[in-house]
Amino acid sequence: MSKVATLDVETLRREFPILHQEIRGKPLVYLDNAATTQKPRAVLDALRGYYERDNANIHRGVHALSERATAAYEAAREKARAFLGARDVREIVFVRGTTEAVNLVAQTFGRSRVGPGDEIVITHMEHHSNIVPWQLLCGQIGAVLKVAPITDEGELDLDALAGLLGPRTKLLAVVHVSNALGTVNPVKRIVELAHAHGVPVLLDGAQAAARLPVDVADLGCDFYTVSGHKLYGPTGVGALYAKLDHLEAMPPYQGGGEMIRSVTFEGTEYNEVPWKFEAGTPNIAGVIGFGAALDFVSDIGLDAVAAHEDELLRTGTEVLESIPGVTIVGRARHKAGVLSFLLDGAHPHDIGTILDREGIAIRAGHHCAQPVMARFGVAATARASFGVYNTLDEIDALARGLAKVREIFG
Ligand code: 7TS
Repeated sequence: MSKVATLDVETLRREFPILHQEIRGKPLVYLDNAATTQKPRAVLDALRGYYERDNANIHRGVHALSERATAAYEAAREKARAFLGARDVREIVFVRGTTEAVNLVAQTFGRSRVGPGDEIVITHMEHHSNIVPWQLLCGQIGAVLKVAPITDEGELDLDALAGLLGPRTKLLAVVHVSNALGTVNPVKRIVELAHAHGVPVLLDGAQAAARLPVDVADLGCDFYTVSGHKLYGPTGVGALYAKLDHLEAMPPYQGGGEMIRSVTFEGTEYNEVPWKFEAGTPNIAGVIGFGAALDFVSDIGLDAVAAHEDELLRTGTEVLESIPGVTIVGRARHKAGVLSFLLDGAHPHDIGTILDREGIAIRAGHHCAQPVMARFGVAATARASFGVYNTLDEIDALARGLAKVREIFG
């Protein structure tokens, strides 16, 4: 087992029960972290502990369990605030994940700010969840979706992006780290550029938040989205960061319990932010588990995580480049944690299936980024993506697995 950078990977791996199993008689090599990460014991214990000791509905409870559940739920909000560098805890809204966060912004901020003929700008490297909500909004309002191009290396064309920002632009939505290409976008510069045109910015941080230190106050972005399950936390939970003045001005997303202050048939007064955006009983256990995951990652330190994944990415890139017939898709100068590739003569799904027989989990497909695939003239890629527990030995295992794929496909 290798120790990379400042991370003691061997010790870390012990925290992840799922990793210690064999798949078809081979040790599991889990390289599908961009899809979802595995969960450390601290997260599993938090979920179990909540249900075993504290389970109750939150807010307005007068009994001990409800008070404990509420305290744990709201403590997780403070953890998310600190993790993202937000100034005010009210700027954190709990959601199901990045998909719901983007839909929330589109249907509240978007619905109230965008008019017929106005423009939303996205980029060619977005995940479908940062495309389709804007298409829906544009369809509802008669607004126009503009797409900033990317280069053959998989970098954003910033001049072209700047050229799209005009008086009719009402929002720019950009991915921080591309799940299909691994590109790290220069988001601080992009925010400055957009703000110079008076355009608010949403950053899709689904991949970035687990791989790089994020400080929303420093970035200056208006919205930032996070998925808990990509951050070593549970599925079905995530956070939307939004500047307080936006949240105060935005109409509610969903109606129901919890998001109101008072209800009569004549009219309803809404709750304060962020609860105004958290209708219904939320994913209480998930939020608490998410908080435990944020503690886990913070204790390791994002700088150490980033250095570790950089080493894996650098080594993985070298190894793949040394295999005849491999083409890496996405050659940006600044990448993080994601390695998309093609192998001559082998369909990505066949690569994935043969690697699975070797106990190696990668992903094959369009990665919910079909426009990216179209840009590179392919239907799919094979993708290895890294997490804190991956080792250089596992990259060797990937190389051996790909040698088998080459034997089979000649
Ligand atoms: N944005 C990016 C950049 C993503 O990578 C994903 C999920 C999402 C948004 C959506 O996040 P969710 O948590 O709401 O689903 N990406 C992937 C992937 O690459 N493979 O499976 C899911």
